[in-house]
Amino acid sequence: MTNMALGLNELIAGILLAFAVLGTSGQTPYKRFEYKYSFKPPYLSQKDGTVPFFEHLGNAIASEENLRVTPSLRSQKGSIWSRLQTTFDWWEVELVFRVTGRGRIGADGLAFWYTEDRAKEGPVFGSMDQWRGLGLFFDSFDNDNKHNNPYIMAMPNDGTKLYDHQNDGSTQQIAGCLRDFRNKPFPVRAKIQYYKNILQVMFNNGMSNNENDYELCLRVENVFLPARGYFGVSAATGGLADDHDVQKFLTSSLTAEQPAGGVGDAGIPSQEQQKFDKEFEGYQQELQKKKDEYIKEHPEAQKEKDDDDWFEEEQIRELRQIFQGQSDLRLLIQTISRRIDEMVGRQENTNSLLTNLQQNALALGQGQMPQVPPPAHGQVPVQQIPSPIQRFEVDNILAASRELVASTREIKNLLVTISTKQDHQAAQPASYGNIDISSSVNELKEGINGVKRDVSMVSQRVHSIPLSPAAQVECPSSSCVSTFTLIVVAAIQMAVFLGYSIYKGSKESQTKKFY
Ligand SMILES: [Ca+2]
Ligand SMILES: [Ca+2]
Repeated sequence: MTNMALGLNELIAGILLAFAVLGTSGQTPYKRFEYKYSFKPPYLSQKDGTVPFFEHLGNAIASEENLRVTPSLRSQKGSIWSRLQTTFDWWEVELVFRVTGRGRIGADGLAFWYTEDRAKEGPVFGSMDQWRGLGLFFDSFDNDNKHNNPYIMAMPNDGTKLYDHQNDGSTQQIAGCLRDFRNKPFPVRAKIQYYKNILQVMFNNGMSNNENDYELCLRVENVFLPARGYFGVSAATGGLADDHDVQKFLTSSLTAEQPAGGVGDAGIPSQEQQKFDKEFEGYQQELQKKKDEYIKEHPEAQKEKDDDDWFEEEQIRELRQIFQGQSDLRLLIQTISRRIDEMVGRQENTNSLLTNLQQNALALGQGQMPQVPPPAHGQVPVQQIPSPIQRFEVDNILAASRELVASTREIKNLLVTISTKQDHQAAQPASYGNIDISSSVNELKEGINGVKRDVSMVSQRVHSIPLSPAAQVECPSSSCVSTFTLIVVAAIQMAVFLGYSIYKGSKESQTKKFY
């Protein structure tokens, strides 16, 4: 702690420090959040559109969720500046922002400022030229056509230099890095640290939602910036235009000494952190209270607020979508598992049925006594209960019906062939003369009718088998045998008729030849 101009908060911190036992100062500085140099959502802006402790100008628009430094319209300039000059020597600013545009190329870019002057519009990314302090540029547009943009570069200025826009300031930078910061799935982050005359910029490229996913962009020693200054962010668009949105601007002061109350996780003294967190919370509550009062006084504003609720924050929407997707998956898996259970149940049923049938068949094969224990010696055997249907019977029935279907199909095919032949013959009446086709067709008809009758009889019997066990007991095998017989008979009949008709046809044609 050096020649620090102590504010009230710093005074309290100083008193706290006075009671503290000073430890050895480590390599990493101690951080303290400076809420008077910071803004972040929710309630980034107040109802009147102002951002507490900040002033925005030009085309910048403040909302509760972010600060749109420029909208994606042509030739826009906007900026936001801290109202208070810094009261600390070393600092770190975490800048969370998005640069989004529909084009593959955007313009012009966004700048972070730490300068002695403040809030002056100009040609350097929307802010004044010949600044005194630091400009850190996120330059989207490749003015010098060296295919090296988007580019991040640092350029301190003592108020004498004019920014070389045409060459993207390539000769004026003290350091830089080639990083794409446009159109990223998550906001990009830059951690700009100025500590003991070392300027370091860490960058998070917004490809993951991991807030700690930083990599080094630049580090320069012996950088001498004004001892006191203002923080600012500006942006500009040109012929091409991007939305330049700042979501968070978080400033911490850095000190070498270990403050009182131990050290928190991130090297922040926990007691101080708590105090300032409380202060910040109180401030936020105050803001919310004022908001509520405003709504009470202006009931029509409530409607507006409700309308706002229709538009959810992007991260919340992402989370909701992920949650929905997972719920859908869960439901699907539940359905599949239910189906599998059903299938397993059915399989088990089928298995038990088959086992029963198999046992019955085995018992039948062994002693014709299914499901009946052998009678004890000297006892009158219990009357056998014939099982309603046996496996071989089922097989027979199935085979018989299959054969029936096959024979019917054969018959149909034959009929089709015959009818086409008939048509063919009818088309050539001169060559065949008075062939007695009609009689053979009639004979065929009769034969088919006979088969039909037989088939219906068989089907009647097949139906009667499982329904009346008594009938089955009388003649368990006759139906099966008769089915076979019938089919054989039908087949023979068909063959005979066919052979006859073909023989007759050929004979007729042969006799024709002799005429
Ligand atoms: Ca440029
Ligand atoms: Ca360039």
